[in-house]
Parts: sequence; structure tokens; C-alpha cells
Amino acid sequence: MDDLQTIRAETLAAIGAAGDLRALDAVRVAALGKSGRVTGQMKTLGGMAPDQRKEFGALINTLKGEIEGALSARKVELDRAALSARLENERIDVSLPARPERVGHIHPLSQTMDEVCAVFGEMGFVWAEGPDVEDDWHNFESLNFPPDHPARQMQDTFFLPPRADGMPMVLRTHTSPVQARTLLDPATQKMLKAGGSLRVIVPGRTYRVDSDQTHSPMFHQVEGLVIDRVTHMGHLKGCLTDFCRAFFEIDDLPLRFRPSYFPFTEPSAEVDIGCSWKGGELRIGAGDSWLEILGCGMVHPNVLANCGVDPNEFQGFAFGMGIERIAMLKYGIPDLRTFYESDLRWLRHYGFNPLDVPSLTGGLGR
Ligand code: 2NL
Repeated sequence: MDDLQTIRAETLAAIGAAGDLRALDAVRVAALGKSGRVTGQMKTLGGMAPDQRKEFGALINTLKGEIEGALSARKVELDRAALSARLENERIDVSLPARPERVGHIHPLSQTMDEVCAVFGEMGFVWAEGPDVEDDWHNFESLNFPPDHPARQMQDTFFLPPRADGMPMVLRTHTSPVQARTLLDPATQKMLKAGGSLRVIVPGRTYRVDSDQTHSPMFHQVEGLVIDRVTHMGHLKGCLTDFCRAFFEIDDLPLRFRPSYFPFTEPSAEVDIGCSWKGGELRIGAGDSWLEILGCGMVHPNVLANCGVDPNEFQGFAFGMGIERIAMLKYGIPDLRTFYESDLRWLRHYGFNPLDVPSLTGGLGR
């Protein structure tokens, strides 16, 4: 009995005196390890009479619990002290400037998509995204593409194995299926019926079987959609004129709306901006040449009906543009393929400061 008292006093004192985790562990081993003092006492139980064994066993267990408790309490103390010491010693000055060569750059495609979304954001558009792997219905059928449309052929679209229900699957060829999904959303339809306007902007990756100097099998688009009871072609012209002038940061940028055709709009138009070629160099904003910038039109009634929106009640416009193209024009990037080469020298040259977030008040780019 006396011996237990001694073990208790000495072990608890040693625990209190342990200055670090290693010393503490040595105390634990000396008491509770295979040849520890408490373990040694346990081994004497075998030679005792049952009554004595029961009584002494209980005392040892109590002692063991007490030591374990003291060990973990001390461990918490030592951990806390170690953390304080680290906090004291490992200081960093967060006000020091980052080394310039360590600052990453925003890719021009990301920057351009952010800029486009910032302009439309100021006009009250909200942002939406959807899956890159789409079903044929959302990518084509809902958007009024006839079954024999050339875009639905193998040589234009990446087809994937069909879904379990037999639905053909594709890599989306435009971001339009996201607008179809937005129109189909019961929350959108409720909002429209309550008299609201849908204004949605959809940036994202798109895919087509096409690869040469000016085409990449993966590219980026931003599309937009406005639907309510009153929006007409005049709003389309005003909205896209304001967009082009804000995006290219030219207040009197000349625009031309040219009749065109898309399956999902009627009437359809393409938008050109004024430019000039002097000495082989492109200047946007003035001159006697035109550059195609985007496609647009009034949403075809079939598309609205396919997406559960009554075309006798609702109408609006949609548009789409290729991000690579407008990024090349705005930032003077001559070669499409360099966008995807992940060349850090190129990114340092054409990339953007991550802290320079696009906004209309601050100027959109650099
Ligand atoms: C272009 C032309 C366009 C649309 C995209 C659209 C989407 C829905 C309904 C109607 Cl859900 N239209 N999108 C409309 C006209 C043109 O894109 O040249 N894109 C690169």
C-alpha cells in the first residue's frame, strides 16, 4: 500500500516537472509501460488471495486512471506552451510586398469573361452556369435545331455514349443549354408570371469538332438572355450597343446590326463594330471597316414553348459571343493557340493582376 502512495507521489511530481512532450512520454513509460512501476504492481496481483487481489486491484486501477488523467492534462499544457512559443518566434510581416515574380496572373480568357459579366452585371443580369456534358435535348432539341441540322452531325459535335435511357449525350456546343435550363426552372417561371424580368448571363466552356489556326476544339462563350412581357428589338440594340461601348471602352464606338440566321432566334442579327486597318494594324473604334463581334436575335417562340414559357405571353432577346475572339481583339493577342499553351512567359505578358478586379468605375482592363 505504501508503495502505491510512493509511486503516485513520484509519478505525479514527474508529470508536473516534465518540460516537453518527450520528457512526458518518458514518465508515462516509467509508470505505465511494459516494465513500468504501475505495471509491476499489477503483476503482483497473481500471487494474492482473491479478497486481497480485489481490493489491491481496485487501488491500482484508480492510480492508473489518476496518472493517465494527469498525463493528458499536462500534454494539453505543453501543447499550448509549444504553440505560444511558435507564435512568438515565427512572425511574418503581412504588410511586406509579395515578390513580383511570385504573383500569379489572371488568364486573359478569365479576365475577358469577368469583364463581360461585369458590364452585364451593371445592367442587372445575373450569372448562371451548367454542365459541360449535356444531353441532346438541352443542347439542340429544346433550342429549335431540326434533327438534320449540320451542327447535330458527328463531324461538328463531340458525341458521348448515350445515357441509360438512350438519350444521346454531347459536349455542349454552346452555352445556350444553360439558358434553356434557366427558362425551365420553376423559380424562373414563377418570377416571370409575377411580372419580373429574366436577365441572365452565361459564361463557360464549349466544344466543337474543329481544330486549325483559328479554331480550337474547346473554346469559351458568353451568352445572355432577357425575357419578360415587353422586351423588344429596340432593347436588344440598346443593350448590345451599351455593352460593346463599355467593353471596348470607346464611348462613340460605331455599331452595325446585320441580318443573319440562328435556329433559336427570329429575327436574328450579327453585330459588327467599326474599325480601321492602317499599315496592317487594327484600330477599333473608327474607320471604314467592320469587325464581327457577336450574334443575337429575338428568342424563337418554339424555344420558349419547348422550355415551358408561353410565347403568346412572353418574349425577349438572346445573344452570344466567342470569348477568344473578343479577347484577341481587345488585348491584341495575335494567335488563338497561345491561349491554351500554359506558357508562363506568355501569361506574365498578357495576363492580369489578380487584385485588379474588373469594374465599370475602375475601368475594365488595364
Ligand atoms: C454567336 C451567336 C447566339 C443565342 C446565341 C440563344 C439562347 C437561347 C435562346 C435563344 Cl436559350 N438564343 N442564344 C442567340 C443568338 C446568337 O450566339 O455567334 N455565338 C458565338
